[in-house]
Amino acid sequence: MSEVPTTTGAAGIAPPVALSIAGTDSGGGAGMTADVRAFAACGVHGAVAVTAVTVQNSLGVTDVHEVPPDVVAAQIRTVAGDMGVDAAKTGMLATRQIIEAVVGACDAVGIGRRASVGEGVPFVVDPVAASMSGSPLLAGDALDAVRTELLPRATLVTPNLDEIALLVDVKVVDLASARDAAAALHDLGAAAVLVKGGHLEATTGRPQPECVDLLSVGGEVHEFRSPRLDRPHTHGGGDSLASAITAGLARGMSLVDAVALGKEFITLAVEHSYPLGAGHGPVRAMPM
Ligand code: PXL
Repeated sequence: MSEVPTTTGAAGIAPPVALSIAGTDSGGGAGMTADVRAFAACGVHGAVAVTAVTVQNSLGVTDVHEVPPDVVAAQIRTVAGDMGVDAAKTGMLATRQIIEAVVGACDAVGIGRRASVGEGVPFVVDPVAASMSGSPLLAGDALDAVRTELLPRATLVTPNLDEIALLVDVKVVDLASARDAAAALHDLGAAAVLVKGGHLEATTGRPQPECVDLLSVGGEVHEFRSPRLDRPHTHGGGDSLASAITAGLARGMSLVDAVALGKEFITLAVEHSYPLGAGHGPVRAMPM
């Protein structure tokens, strides 16, 4: 996007800081590994609060080890207290206890919205529930904490169609039902909702020439369209989109501009995705 400044900063001038609160992927495709690549490609410094270690390659997840909740919280406080955080995002949060620890630490350092204090540091919630191959990345009893703890603090929530079905029990089949889903997520407290339409072809069985994402914010709905690219290697795509949006917010963009940056970033990343291993390869973070 031509109006986006180059990522090459002057020597000695620090870029903005974005914080990824997410799980690792030993195969380097998804999770915080994808987040930090997207942050770097979008010109921001990536800090991390690791929530879980996944044992994973291109074929799937074979094991998950959660990080103790107090250690997750300490990572957030330690980073924020030193270098400051210009925007944060959540990915895999694994358990209700980790969500509660994340929320406590974010409140303490001013990340996210709170009724009593108002807007804080922009907070993007990507409500990751499962891996591409279907492995659960969030405990069943943690969904309620996503609804009641995370969404009311979210500057933006970025669910895919499966996550929408889990969170608000709306089946998205077209733009009208996408608006209904956004309204239901606003009702749970999210300030803005990005309904990602990428899985519409798979869920409805209807061919989709375009991939349409719908942003609902401030009573307005914005559509972001891109040609639908049929690529097998899209591992980490959702994480990368939410991270590019977070990077845009860290750079001080408006939400609409940050989502436009994210959409351009993910379209290029899918176009240039690459095979790796015997399963699904990752999207490629291209400099913006
Ligand atoms: O893409 C969702 C995701 C998020 N975080 C981690 C993952 C995955 C998908 O596999 O492994 C750690």
